[in-house]
Amino acid sequence: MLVVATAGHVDHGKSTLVRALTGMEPDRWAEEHRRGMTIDLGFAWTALPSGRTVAFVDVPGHERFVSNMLAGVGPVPAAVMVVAADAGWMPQSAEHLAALDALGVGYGLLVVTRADLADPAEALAEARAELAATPLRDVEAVTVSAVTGAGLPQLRAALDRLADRMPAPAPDGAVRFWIDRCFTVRGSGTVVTGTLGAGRLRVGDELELAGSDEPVRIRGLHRLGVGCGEAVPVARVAVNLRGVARERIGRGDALLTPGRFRVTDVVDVRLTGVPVAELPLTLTLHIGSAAVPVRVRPLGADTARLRLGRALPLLVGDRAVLRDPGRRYVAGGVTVLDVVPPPLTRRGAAAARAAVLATLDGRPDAAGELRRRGLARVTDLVTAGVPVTVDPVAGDWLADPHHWQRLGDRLTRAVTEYARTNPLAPGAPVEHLRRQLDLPDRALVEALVRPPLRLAAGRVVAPGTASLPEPVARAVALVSEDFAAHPFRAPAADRLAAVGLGTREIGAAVRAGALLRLTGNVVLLPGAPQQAVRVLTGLPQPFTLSAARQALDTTRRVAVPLLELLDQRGLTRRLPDDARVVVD
Ligand SMILES: Nc1nc2c(ncn2[C@@H]2O[C@H](COP(=O)(O)OP(=O)(O)OP(=O)(O)O)[C@@H](O)[C@H]2O)c(=O)[nH]1
Ligand SMILES: [Mg+2]
Repeated sequence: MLVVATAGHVDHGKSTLVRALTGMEPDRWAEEHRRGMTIDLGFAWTALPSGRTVAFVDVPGHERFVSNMLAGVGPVPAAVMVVAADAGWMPQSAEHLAALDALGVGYGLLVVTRADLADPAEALAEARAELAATPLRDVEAVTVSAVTGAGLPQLRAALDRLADRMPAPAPDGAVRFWIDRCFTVRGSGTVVTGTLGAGRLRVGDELELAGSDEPVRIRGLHRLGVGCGEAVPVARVAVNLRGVARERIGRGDALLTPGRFRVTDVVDVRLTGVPVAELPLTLTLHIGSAAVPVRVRPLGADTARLRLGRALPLLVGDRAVLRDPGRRYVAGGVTVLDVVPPPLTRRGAAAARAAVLATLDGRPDAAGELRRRGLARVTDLVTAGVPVTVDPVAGDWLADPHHWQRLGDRLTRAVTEYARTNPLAPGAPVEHLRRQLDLPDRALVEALVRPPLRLAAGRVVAPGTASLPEPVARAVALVSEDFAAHPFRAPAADRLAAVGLGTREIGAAVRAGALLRLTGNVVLLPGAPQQAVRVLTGLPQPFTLSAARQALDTTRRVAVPLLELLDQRGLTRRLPDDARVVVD
């Protein structure tokens, strides 16, 4: 099925043309007939000479109803640009063309109507010139009169040729069905209509209503008014839904393949048509059949962050229209670059983000996404519209190869460091390493373990970690418990003797990195110097030996050699008056 939207200035003959081609009435409302103008979207269809069907989404041309027009053209892949021979190019001709340009619509026809009223040559030339700067520049042009019927056979043939040129739809893709109409049918319940652009719908299928957690089920399907069990794209479809009340659903909502989309209310975008700096800060974003208020935060010459008043199921590469509802004009086009952009909290983050956005073009790129994020879940990319072609590193986690390499190096260092400071432990706990490396999932730590590291009982073990003889290890474990409450109180001689730590045992423990010797048999745990520096940093600088001793809750016997060790390691500096400062 070929689905085309009409476009063009008020009274230029769009609805008359659709009526002449289809024999159906696109203006559905009494008020439309009374006022002689289209207010809301109209739908009509007919068979083309080839036998295939063309369905029209007929839009209003009046400037007051541009948002209805945008809901009509948003989900439709092709357009018929209508210009009256006796009027020529007019403001809403321009505004509708700007909207089609912003949406990237490149398929369609130019139709000069009312050719019985004036020579169409001038209007045709004018319209051609306007289309030249847009993706519609090469469309076929046809001149018609809906009153005399002249040109209608040529128009039908041109519609057939347009259908031949349209790109093949993706029946196996994900469904994002933008609803353009919603009503109740007695005995059936809620019915919604829209243009199915990709994916298939089947009676009995479960779908997601964007932004709601409740599933909805397809109770019945109609394709151009005829019941069917399945609809494939591209098609005009009416869907009878189970599980959703009429009041809860309407134009601008979307039915989705479950799990394939995520709604977002912040997106980073590239703008066309107007410099970012000249945009008002609040505008309306039109995408699919939806229209939501957005706040614009400029991030670069042609890039910005949009905050949406309502979350929508957007994908990287989506095209949309920005419009100023107050001044009633299409302000520009939008290409979505990122649907889960990072927060801009740190200083300089906005400038850094602008630099990243300058490199993006809205074409989904899994390698690039991973380069920027380091790690991502498969579903994060798929629901952003980025197809995944690489294998996960663990579970459903994907990693940038360089980032993964660096994480592997950091893991080795963290395991070695843990073994040094915890020589009595059989290895570094996976959870400890997960926190050290700031990873979101323990499975990632486990996947990073490569020989010579190995995984054993929830810990990562490094080779050649010095091990102590069992009795010494036990004795060190006992004094370690003493240190828990008072990390800077070295065990007294009688305590050392009681647990069996003589000079030789202490030597072994020091060599294995299980204890730190200050002098003789004055020992602390290996992490004590770093821990001391953290305490001393909290003192007014410089500080005296006595202040340090008190702060560390210890004796001169420990404080004097400990501070000397800190001096040696360059962690503190001794001043001429014997006071010290922490070196930062
Ligand atoms: N003589 C002549 N009149 C036409 C032709 N096409 C449309 N008209 C007349 O032009 C007027 C406007 O036509 P519509 O079809 O309502 O125009 P429209 O573009 O749908 O207008 P909106 O929906 O309000 O934007 C009507 O009075 C039509 O009868 C034509 O080919 N020849
Ligand atoms: Mg009309």
